[in-house]
Amino acid sequence: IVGGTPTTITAHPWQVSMQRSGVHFCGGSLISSTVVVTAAHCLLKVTVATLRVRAGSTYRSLGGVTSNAASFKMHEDYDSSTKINDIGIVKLQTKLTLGTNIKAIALATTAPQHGAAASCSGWGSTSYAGNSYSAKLLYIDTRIVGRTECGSSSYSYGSKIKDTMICAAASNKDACQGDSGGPLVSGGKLVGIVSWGTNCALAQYPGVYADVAKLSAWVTKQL
Ligand code: 4AZ
Repeated sequence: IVGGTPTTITAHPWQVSMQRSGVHFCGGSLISSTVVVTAAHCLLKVTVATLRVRAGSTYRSLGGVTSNAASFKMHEDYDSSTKINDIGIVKLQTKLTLGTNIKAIALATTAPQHGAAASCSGWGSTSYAGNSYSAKLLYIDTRIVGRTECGSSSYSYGSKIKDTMICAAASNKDACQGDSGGPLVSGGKLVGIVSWGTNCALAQYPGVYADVAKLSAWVTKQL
């Protein structure tokens, strides 16, 4: 997260760190005690035996609880060149005990309005040039940029913004590398999944997210 504010897991209790051989590589969101929603592109190079999540911790690499993956699935129509349908799920081997620091979030089923307030959280890079992740959970307040606006001449993505994408922008604040798969929340619902962007926190290039409202039916079908 670039331009973020330190926060605690209590304020973002659905947030998890996805870890491969004990090392954070992406974010995710709990949608039940046993299911995490993340980005398809996060699952491209993982094996189930090395995949686990850390839940209930403000810190990337300590505390909370860890839970091993039982299985994972990427959206069948994820396309790594266009990044359409960038969503996947991870099922956990054992149920997490939900409580103050571990909670599920509901999936949005209707798209958020252009200009709506939203927040994004994660342990990713604090600058695009930087190559280290944040030890502590960070978040930003941002605003939804609707798909039409995001692909318009107001910004510089043009036709790269596809039907299953939504954007969010705030001055000098953005998701960045290592935040992928993590949550964009608006109105108490999961409206986006950190997917891609050109660099981080550039005014011409909003953060691009998988549009959960467009993909929620796929998720529900996998449960
Ligand atoms: C990445 O490389 C990445 N600014 C994620 C999000 C954004 C850019 C890059 C959005 O995982």
